[in-house]
Amino acid sequence: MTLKLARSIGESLARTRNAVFSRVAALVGASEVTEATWGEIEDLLIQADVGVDTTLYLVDRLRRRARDEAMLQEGKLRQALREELRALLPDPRPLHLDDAAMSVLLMIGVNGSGKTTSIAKLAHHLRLEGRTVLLAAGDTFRAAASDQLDVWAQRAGVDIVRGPDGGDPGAVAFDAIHSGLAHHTDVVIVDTAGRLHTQFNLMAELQKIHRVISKAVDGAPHETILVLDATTGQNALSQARHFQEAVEVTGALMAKLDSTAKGGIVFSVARELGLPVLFLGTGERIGDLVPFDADAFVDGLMKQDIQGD
Ligand SMILES: Nc1nc2c(ncn2[C@@H]2O[C@H](COP(=O)(O)OP(=O)(O)OP(=O)(O)O)[C@@H](O)[C@H]2O)c(=O)[nH]1
Ligand SMILES: [Mg+2]
Repeated sequence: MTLKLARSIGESLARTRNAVFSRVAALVGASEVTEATWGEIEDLLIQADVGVDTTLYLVDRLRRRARDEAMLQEGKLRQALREELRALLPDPRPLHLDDAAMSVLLMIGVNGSGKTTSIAKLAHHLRLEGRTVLLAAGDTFRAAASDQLDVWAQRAGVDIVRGPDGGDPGAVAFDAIHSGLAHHTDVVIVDTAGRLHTQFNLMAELQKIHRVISKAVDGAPHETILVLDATTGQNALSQARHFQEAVEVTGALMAKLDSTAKGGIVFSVARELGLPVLFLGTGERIGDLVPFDADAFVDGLMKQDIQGD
């Protein structure tokens, strides 16, 4: 079905690859790498939102390796770049789901980051794995947010629990969890309203939703997933820090990787926040979600082909 149409990690990285990594690869692949070349490489990586700290660390590692003359032959420095990029990323881990009992996933993030769409994709993904899924329309703040989730729930073929507009999102999460328990649902995914760290009441509300979920089921939420919009680059990092201060964030989902040349943000999130990247959003369709794969990610940035994807 949608699987064969889904965009792969490599395809979704086309913009980042073409704008930055293919140029970095060409620079390190040259027979001579000068001081000016290293400066150019730094600029490109920063442009791709790899982040200043991570860029300086990476270039320093590469420069050490390039001191060995033999590295400049036969594209060995290119291979070294690939290895150093891969070393920045932790080995991917699967979602923490309780196979013996119901699991609850809480999805959080700023306005428009891609939470609702990603929830639908995640529901679809989990269904393809043979799990039953129930959605909780916990965004009672924005008018029509529940309707939006409802449309996605139908596309994903899963049920949804809604509350009144303007109602208590904690109560919606609670109702969904109890409905899920009654129906032996495998996974309940809770949507939340978009919020900024400056909105004190909304951040406090998020802490309350988290508390309600943790009291309702042992070990819940099994994951609190921060949905980050990859197109916002380094802003995503400061957003993540604020959310991490409010609740225990267990992983990140990088949405809209296909729409940006700033895919280097994934390295910053992994290295500077120490946050596992669980999934990548690779498009607007329900199948456009891939579990994060560090090897495929680096291969997608480094692969050489004429079409660019
Ligand atoms: N290209 C692309 N677009 C995406 C992706 N994920 C989400 N979007 C788009 O991003 C926009 C916002 O998505 P939503 O899912 O509504 O975001 P949200 O975080 O729920 O927004 P609020 O509820 O308003 O905070 C929509 O136009 C989506 O189609 C992705 O992986 N790729
Ligand atoms: Mg939403």
